[in-house]
Order: sequence, then structure tokens, then C-alpha cells
Amino acid sequence: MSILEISSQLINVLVTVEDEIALVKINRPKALNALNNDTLSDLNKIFDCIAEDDSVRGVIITGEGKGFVAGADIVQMQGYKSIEGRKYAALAQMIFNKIENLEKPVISAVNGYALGGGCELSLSCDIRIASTKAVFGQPEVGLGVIPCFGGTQRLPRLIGSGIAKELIYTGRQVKAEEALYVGLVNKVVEPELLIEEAKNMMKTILKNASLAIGFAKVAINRGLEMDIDNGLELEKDMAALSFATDDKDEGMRAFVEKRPAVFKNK
Ligand code: DAK
Repeated sequence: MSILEISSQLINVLVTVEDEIALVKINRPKALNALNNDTLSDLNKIFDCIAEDDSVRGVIITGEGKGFVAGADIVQMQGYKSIEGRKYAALAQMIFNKIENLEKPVISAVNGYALGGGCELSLSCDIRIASTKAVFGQPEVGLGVIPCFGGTQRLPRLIGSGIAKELIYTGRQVKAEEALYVGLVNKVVEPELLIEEAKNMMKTILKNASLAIGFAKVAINRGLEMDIDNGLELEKDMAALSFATDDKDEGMRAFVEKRPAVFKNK
């Protein structure tokens, strides 16, 4: 099904595509875009569709209103016992893995509260750009639970275990400037420039060969889970794959001919 067809079926997510970039906006502002089952299901459908659609080469995720995503839906979770809770966590983890493993660049444009599952959603993206209004945090222990949409794994890998443990144990909220300082975000911009900045960064990325970006993403993500020798083996393999592409021929020919490369993503 096309993105257009899927988007008409979504309940809490809006999707537009422009310049080969899909803008995925979580649209449940009354609950600060908290991730209930409908919203997770929407994200699942749209990322399946984006993975298959060659006309989309990059993705930006953002939120409508003053929240990016204020976490898992506490109202919905309140009624869950262990088994339902596990299923809920499994669903969210599966979708966030899908986002992390998508062989296309994904930027989260964090417009406001990114708490709990919202912080974890942004962690599954390749790059985070925050507005000055963004607020990050993992408040789960204050609810008697622990982060389980990937936070205990991705946060320490991104910012180191010391700061990650502090944030997870205290549950304190971190404003954009501090998030930048600890390496949780790549950049902070004024709210009105957030989407423009994310699009500009994505356009810069997409000037390059998409297959190569996808191969680099696999090498980085998988390599982080390996020792360096195995990581370097994987790097060689992914580099060998890039040498098999038409874009490699074009990129190197264009350099020699002193002209810009025209990539065909093949
Ligand atoms: N879930 C449901 N509704 C939420 C929500 C959430 N996470 N966050 C906000 N809302 C709703 C509020 O209830 C309120 O609804 P109404 O009262 O208007 O009906 C509306 O959004 C606006 O929120 P506030 O009125 O509170 O707005 P404020 O500006 O005053 O405060 C805030 C903004 C973000 C500081 C505050 O809303 C807040 O503290 N929200 C909760 C943040 C949070 O704790 N997020 C959840 C993190 S835990 C699992 C284990 C753990 C988890 C999941 C699964 N398993 C074992 C399966 C945990 C995951 C998490 O994400």
C-alpha cells in the first residue's frame, strides 16, 4: 500500500512526503502525544510502508503541539497486568527496532516533552535535533517501573552509563541545552526553525548516495554491538557492497570529471 493510502487509515499520525523526505508527525496533542496502542500501531504501519517505498529516502519524526511524546500512555497502562504490560513493551520495542534498523536516515525533531517512551523514540532515531522548548527525561522509576522501550540500552550507549544512570535513577527532566551538553542531541534551534533545520540537515544527507548511507547505518548500528575486530570485518563487507553499486561508479567518475555526482540510488 502507498504512503498516501496508509496515511488515510492512521488515527494519531500524520504523514507528508516532500523532496523524498517523509515527515511523520505524531498527532495526539491532547495527551501530549503519549503512545497509546493506536499511536504505536500507526507508527508500525507507516514505518513498514516507508521501508518499502523507494521514493522516500529520509524520515523526520516530530510531534504536534507542546509535546514530542510525553511517554507511554499512563492512563492505558494503569489497567495492565504483567502479561499485557509485556506485550505492550514488546510492541513498542519491535517498532523502535524497526525505526533504528530502517536503512534510511531518520531524524527526530524534538519539539517539546520527550519523556519516557518519547525519549526512547528519539533514541531509536539516527540524529536528534531539539527545539529550545524540548525537555528530555526517563521518569519511569517515579511510576514504579523502569524504561522498557529501549531506554536502559540505548541511552547508556549514546551518552555513557554514568549520565544515563543518573537520568534514569533520578528521573529528572533535562532541558535542550543540557541535552546538547551531554550528547543526547546533536543540535538545538529555536522552535520556529526546528522543522526547517531538520529538513536542511536531511537534504544535506540526501545529496549523498542513499545506498551508501544505508550501508553505513548498518555498519554503525551492528558494529556498536560487536567487538572492534568483528565490527571492522562488517565494515569491510558493507564497503564491498558499496563498491558493487552504480552510485560508486558515478561518485568516483564525477570526482575525476570535476562535476557533481548524480546518484540514482542503485
Ligand atoms: N500518558 C497519558 N496522558 C498523558 C501523558 C502520558 N504519558 N502525559 C501527559 N498526558 C496528558 C495529561 O494527563 C493531560 O491530560 P488531561 O488531564 O488534559 O486529560 C494532558 O496530557 C496534558 O498534560 P498536563 O496537563 O500534565 O500538561 P503539563 O504541561 O502540566 O505537564 C508533563 C506536562 C509532560 C510534565 C506532564 O504531563 C507529565 O508529567 N506527563 C507524564 C510524563 C510521564 O511520566 N511519562 C510516562 C513515562 S513512562 C512498561 C513499563 C514502563 C513503561 C511502559 C511499559 N511495561 C512493563 C510494559 C513506561 C513508559 C513511559 O514512557
